[in-house]
Amino acid sequence: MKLSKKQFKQDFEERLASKFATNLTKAGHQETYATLASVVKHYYSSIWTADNQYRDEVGKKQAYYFSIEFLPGKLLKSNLLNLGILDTVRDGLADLGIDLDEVAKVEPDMAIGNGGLGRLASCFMDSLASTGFPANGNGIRYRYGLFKQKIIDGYQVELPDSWLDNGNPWEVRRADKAVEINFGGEVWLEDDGKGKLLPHYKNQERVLAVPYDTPMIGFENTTVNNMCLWRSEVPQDLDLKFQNLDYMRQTSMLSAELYPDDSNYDGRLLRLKQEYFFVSAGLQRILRHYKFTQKKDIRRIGDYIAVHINDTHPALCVPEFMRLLIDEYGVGWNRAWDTTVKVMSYTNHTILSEALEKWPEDMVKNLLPRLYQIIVEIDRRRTAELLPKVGATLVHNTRIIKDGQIHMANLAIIGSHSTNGVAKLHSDLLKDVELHDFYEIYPERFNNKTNGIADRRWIQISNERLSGVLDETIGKTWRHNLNDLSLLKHFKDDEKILKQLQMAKYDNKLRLAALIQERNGITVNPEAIFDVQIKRLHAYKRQLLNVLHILKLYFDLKDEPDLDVVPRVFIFGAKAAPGYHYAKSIIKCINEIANMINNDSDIDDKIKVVFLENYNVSLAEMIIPAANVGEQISLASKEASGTSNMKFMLNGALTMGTLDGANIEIFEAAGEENNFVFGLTKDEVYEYYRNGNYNARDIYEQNPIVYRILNSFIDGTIPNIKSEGREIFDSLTIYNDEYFVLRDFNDYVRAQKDLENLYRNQTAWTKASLMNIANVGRFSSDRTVREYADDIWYIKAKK
Ligand code: CRA
Repeated sequence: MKLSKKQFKQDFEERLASKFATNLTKAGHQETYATLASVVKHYYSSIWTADNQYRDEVGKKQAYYFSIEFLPGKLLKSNLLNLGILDTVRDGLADLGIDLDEVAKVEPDMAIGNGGLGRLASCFMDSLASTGFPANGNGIRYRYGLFKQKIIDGYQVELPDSWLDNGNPWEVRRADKAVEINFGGEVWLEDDGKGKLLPHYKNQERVLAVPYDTPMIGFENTTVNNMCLWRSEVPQDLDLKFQNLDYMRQTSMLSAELYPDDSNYDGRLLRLKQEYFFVSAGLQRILRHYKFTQKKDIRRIGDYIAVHINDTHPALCVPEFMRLLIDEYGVGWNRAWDTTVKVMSYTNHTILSEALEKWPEDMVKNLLPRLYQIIVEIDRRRTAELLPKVGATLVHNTRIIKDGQIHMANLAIIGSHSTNGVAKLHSDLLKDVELHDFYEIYPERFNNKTNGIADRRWIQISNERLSGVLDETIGKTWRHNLNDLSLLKHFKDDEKILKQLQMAKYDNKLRLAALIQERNGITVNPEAIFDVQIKRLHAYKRQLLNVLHILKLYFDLKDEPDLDVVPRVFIFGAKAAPGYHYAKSIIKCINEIANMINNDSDIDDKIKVVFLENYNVSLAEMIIPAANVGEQISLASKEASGTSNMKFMLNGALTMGTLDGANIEIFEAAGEENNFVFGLTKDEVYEYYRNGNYNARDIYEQNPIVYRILNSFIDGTIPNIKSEGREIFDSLTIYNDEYFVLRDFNDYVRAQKDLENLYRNQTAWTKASLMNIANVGRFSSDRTVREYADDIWYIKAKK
């Protein structure tokens, strides 16, 4: 949009006066932020209205991305950037004596997601709008987002994330569009006199779902999509005589809290309620909107909408859409089923078995009696149809209802036309191993969509320093098309440009060093290698392998204080699920090891270990631009894709990684020679599984370095970790090291040595860094969403 600085300043001052009855000299940070947001909202609302109007008139097919998590982070700068007014606003504010970066700090991170899955959903939201696709989000407006992490005495302590306390200026409450959700009670079918069976209900619990819409603004275009988040409320006409306080509490609890775990499925009733809540609300709104705006035959709705099931949490979309079509809109079973399969598509995000949702049949039957009937019928019809075609074994292995449980992935695959994994290796594993039986029956449904990242946030907003160097070197087209970063290859031997890249990195490191000083009171050397591992804490991600390597370096230096090492700062950021004891023990150990090493005068600044508390999107935006190395060291086959690996690459960090998830594609694109590859391959891992011949204890006993390192966890060398140290020691030596940490240790040390050697040659290092940046284009989520749009949703971008 067009905006002059003069106009902006005038708008800002007027709004400050009208909103808060104050002026520039008296306004506080909160007031400044709220005023700015309000002005920005005014700027985009006409574009938003116009785009909605256009959609209703043109009636093009739209996609709806159903996700139980979104992780947008802050929206202010991203909205300014996408509207094309970031510089104007920054300058205008500066004229008024206000620093935009300070104002931006006031906005709380919108953290209604755990990690990769939620962040991916938000990258998609940005990319869908920025590439002009009509595609909207659907989720839950949690009152409390992901917990805030405090480190006290080395331990993780969880505090509530009460992010809505000062209001949320971006959202619009649409009370007129509220819908009702029903739980429990009894249901029976009665003939309507015309030969049709209609459901009748008794004693149902009613909950009101109120939508809050947040605009997803496209980058310098006219598309504004909608992220719709639902809040649960007590229906106003509820007869309180018949309801008790417990019910009232339960109702508002529905959208109260995000489940703080993404790797473990927790079979609690509240979670199932949440899943049905946002699924039913979202589908009801879509159907009503379709009826209202299109006035076409409901049976043609498959030509106008696509619904995406992001992991299995929204898998109830399948039976709920059936229910709505059949019970509410009078469509017959067969037509409803064909439409459902055509409309739905599903992404699998993990093969970890503990994360695969299965709900006890009784639970579903009691909570959602009508949906249960429909699921039983889907399962029955499918079994009858497929038995003669594919045989009993395949049918049994792929049934939705099995062993008294409803298998949500099976429901999603069967009720949709597309199942995709999130990186090549992961999609292959789905086809060849994890979902092989489904692949036999429905080969045409399986496909890969390698994840991507919203590059605007992860470089233009978070790394202005590097963005500036790129603009000067290759022009600005990369800001619209990330593939144009490949122009950088022409400069790989240009010493001047390499120097500029180094200087940009150095400035970002200074900025992070200041933050570390402020938050952790640790002084770090900006010349040192900044070696970063930031992600959720999970055994399969192997933060422990990183820790063992740090201990090796530490003991090497204790033995030989004059050893010639390149100074390193090891930086961690990680939240552990509150109930995940082992992960919390690792956090405690990292912090105690940090204390031990950082305060050892023999070590000086050769090694520093920093654990930054409360890792979130905003912190990632500070850390990644400053990283020299990104640690992507999961056991091969376990990390479905990973996306921080792409953010590091974009910011010129080199990857230290295993052949897992999207790392493989990163190495392919940037060259293995420009990164550090180590560890077992997926085939080697599966070979161990087949033979059952991994013996971690042998490695402990036979490798003196490993022996010494592991003993330090239990012999008092690392202080204050009595039970935590023992827990980790036992997991490796007695419980046979589930994620092959010890097996990969030697090769990891080798790769780390290679890394150190390359860093000694700053020119060679920076060249490798440049090659990573130059080849990152394909990891833009603009590319990913185009593939979803073309191959799965069949939607077209606005020209
Ligand atoms: N935990 C995977 O583990 C992947 C993201 C997004 C995850 C990551 O490797 O990058 O999804 N899986 O595709 C998941 O949430 C329920 O499964 C993740 O974030």
